[in-house]
Amino acid sequence: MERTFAIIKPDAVRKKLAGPILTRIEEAGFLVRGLRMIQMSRREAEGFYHVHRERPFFGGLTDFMSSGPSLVMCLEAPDAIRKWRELMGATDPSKAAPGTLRKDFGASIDNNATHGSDAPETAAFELGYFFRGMELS
Ligand code: 3AN
Repeated sequence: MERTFAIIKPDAVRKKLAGPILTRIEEAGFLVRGLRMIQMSRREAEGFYHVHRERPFFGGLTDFMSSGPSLVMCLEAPDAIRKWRELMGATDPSKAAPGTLRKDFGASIDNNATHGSDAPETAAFELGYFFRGMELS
């Protein structure tokens, strides 16, 4: 079993897509081990995305991520990190494969509905950033 960190981003929560996305997550075989609704501060979003701090889209990205509530989650499954990225689809929804969450629910490369860790080290950092050990079942 493996755990990964996932977010249902502010665009999806605003559009009332949290329910449909959670259904797809459970139907795909993930166990939701932790789940919380938060509104990130600008500073918290900057810390979370620190690896992107030099990128031109950093300001827009951290504005967007702190623009409203989002759902932060710990998802568990065999091969969860790869499997969750596969279910999300490509970063740009217009390039995402049919049947993926970003294809079905994302609007653009910045409003792309979901986030997922890209490697075990990232998952460990991101889970630890938003959850205390005792909050995960
Ligand atoms: P992913 O979330 O697919 O791993 P990353 O880690 O490359 O993608 O990018 C982090 C986030 O930054 C993306 N989810 C997306 O919202 C945003 N992003 C990435 N590239 C761009 C871009 N060229 N323009 C605007 N936002 C971007």
